[in-house]
Amino acid sequence: MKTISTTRTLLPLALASLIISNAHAHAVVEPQNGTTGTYQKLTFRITHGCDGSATKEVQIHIPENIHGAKPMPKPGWTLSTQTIKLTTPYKSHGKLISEDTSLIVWNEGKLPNEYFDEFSIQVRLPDEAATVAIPVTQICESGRIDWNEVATPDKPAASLKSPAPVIDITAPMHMNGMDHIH
Ligand SMILES: [Cu+2]
Repeated sequence: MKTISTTRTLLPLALASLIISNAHAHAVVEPQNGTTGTYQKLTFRITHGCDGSATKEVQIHIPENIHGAKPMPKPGWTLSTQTIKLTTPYKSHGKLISEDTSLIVWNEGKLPNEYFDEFSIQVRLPDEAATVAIPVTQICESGRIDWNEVATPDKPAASLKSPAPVIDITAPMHMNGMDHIH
């Protein structure tokens, strides 16, 4: 009879890992943490197609508090960007920036469902700590997925069908006088 309890214990664990593993096999961003006010390379990984259909276009929607986004060109894909007028211009290297990149698109490519691939950008992270969702649109030969869902108290991350990649931006740790150990 002992085994039943073991099974009972194992079942939730197996279920939990299934949810977590499913959550990770989506459009994800690396790294998932960053430091305020720093330049960061963000890599978006496309891990499968749309219900098995090959991916032919990837769009990254840049939130307004992510500045100076620049894409990495990718052989076999056509690259384009769009800019918008900022509601809050900012200063960069002494210059006032009033327009910034809002959309980055790689298209006319082909990523079969059996493979995964990565799409990279460089950005300047905001000066304030924040958890930032960076929506991704994946367009396939048939169908599309808008990775744009954001967790709320009612809709926890694990329950989201197409979560937006999220990066957690925190202030740098200060060593408070503990900066050297004898
Ligand atoms: Cu997925």
